[in-house]
Amino acid sequence: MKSDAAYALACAAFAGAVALLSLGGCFSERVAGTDPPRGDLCEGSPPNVVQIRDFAFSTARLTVAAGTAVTWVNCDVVAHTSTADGGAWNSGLLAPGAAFTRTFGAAGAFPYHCDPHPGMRATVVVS
Ligand SMILES: [Cu+2]
Repeated sequence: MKSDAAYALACAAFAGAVALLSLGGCFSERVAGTDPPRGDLCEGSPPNVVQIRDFAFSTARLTVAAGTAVTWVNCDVVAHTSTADGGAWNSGLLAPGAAFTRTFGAAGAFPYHCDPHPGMRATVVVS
C-alpha cells in the first residue's frame, strides 16, 4: 500500500509539472497580462486608464492621487510594455487586449516607456 501511495503521489507531481510547463509555454508572451483580456477598456476614456494605441500612450501625462491604481491596456495590434524608466515596474509584453495594473503609493513624477519601442514615452504624475 505504501508504495502504491508513493507511486500515485509521484504521478500527480509529474502531471502537475507537465501542466505547469505547458501553461508556461502557451502563455509566456502574455505572462503579465490579465486574463480574460480587457479590450473593453479601449472604449471611451475610462478613468485612471492609459490606452496604448497607434504606438503611443494616451494620456501621455496622467495625474492621479496617491494610492490610485493605474491600468494600461493595449488597444493596438502589436505588443507593447509599460516599463518605468527607473525600473520600478515592468508590465512585460502586453498582447493586444491585455492590461496591466499598478498602484501608485508615493507622490512624484514617474516617467515610463515601451521596451520594444523606446520612442513611446509618457509619465504618471502622483499628487
Ligand atoms: Cu510599444
